[in-house]
Amino acid sequence: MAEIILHHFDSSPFAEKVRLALGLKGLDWRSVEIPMVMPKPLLTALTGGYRKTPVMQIGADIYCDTQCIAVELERRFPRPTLFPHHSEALAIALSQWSDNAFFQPGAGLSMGTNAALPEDILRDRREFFNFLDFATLERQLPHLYSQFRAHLQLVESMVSDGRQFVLGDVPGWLDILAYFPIWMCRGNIAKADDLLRGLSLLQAWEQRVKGIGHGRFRVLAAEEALAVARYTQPVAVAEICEDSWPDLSENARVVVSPQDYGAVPVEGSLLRLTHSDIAIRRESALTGEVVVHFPRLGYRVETA
Ligand SMILES: N[C@@H](CCC(=O)N[C@@H](CS)C(=O)NCC(=O)O)C(=O)O
Repeated sequence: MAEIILHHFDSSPFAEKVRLALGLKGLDWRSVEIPMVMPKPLLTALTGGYRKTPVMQIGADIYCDTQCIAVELERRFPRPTLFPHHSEALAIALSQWSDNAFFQPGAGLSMGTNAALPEDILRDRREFFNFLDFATLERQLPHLYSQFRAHLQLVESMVSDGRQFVLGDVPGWLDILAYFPIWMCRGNIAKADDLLRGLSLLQAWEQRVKGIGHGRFRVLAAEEALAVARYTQPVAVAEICEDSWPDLSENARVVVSPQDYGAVPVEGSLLRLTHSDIAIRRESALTGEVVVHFPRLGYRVETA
């Protein structure tokens, strides 16, 4: 099998989710560092325009969004599982909590209180994070602190009966979901120590999740990742489920875009449309033929 290539940057909280998943599974992977702001020409050549971080590449298959990446890692490398106690559906449902309700006040606090953020990143994220009102951000800070602190309390409660991990003795994707906004908080939010003070069970659990590590990785140049795509064939298999909306056939020209922020449309020829995933074929001189994968939940598919 082709190597796992993660396109990411160190300070990305969503990329930290995938680095921990790779660690939990004890995998070897290659690391391509991508720019923190647009333009990202060597990344968008692979994705067809999708700009968010992270993106996983295996050969000529390109996986966008941490939900899609987690499910694909589990499919290809089932043991140890990311979803103990049959928790895959529960974890995907709860990613709506962590990726939105928990992450968003944390992102607001990061933007509003991290004085070290360079101006080009602030400028980019003002456009990108459409769930934040930057004009009133200063005034919203007390509310954002209150919301983030209330989510931290939920995490403290999840482990308050003395369990090691959210579902019991073994870690999984649910732990990673609950952990990554806290990882972002530690790195970015002024008053992180105040927010976390007194949450002793959360802090002990946080150390256990951190201890999962990132697996073993070696750096790869972005140009080499493009060459891997060019010289490999995609492995994705066609599947259009009968009761899908919109009603489309294989090879239909479509555009796929996230329904939330960073909604850059990606155009291609439909290969997969199920209730859990979307995949489109694309071709370019830089990449050869690639298949770009997205989760179904949270993504819009329209005729091009
Ligand atoms: N739903 C996406 C969200 C990813 C996301 O918002 N990532 C942030 C970074 S942590 C991002 O893309 N920031 C802008 C950028 O990297 O250009 C996922 O789960 O992967």
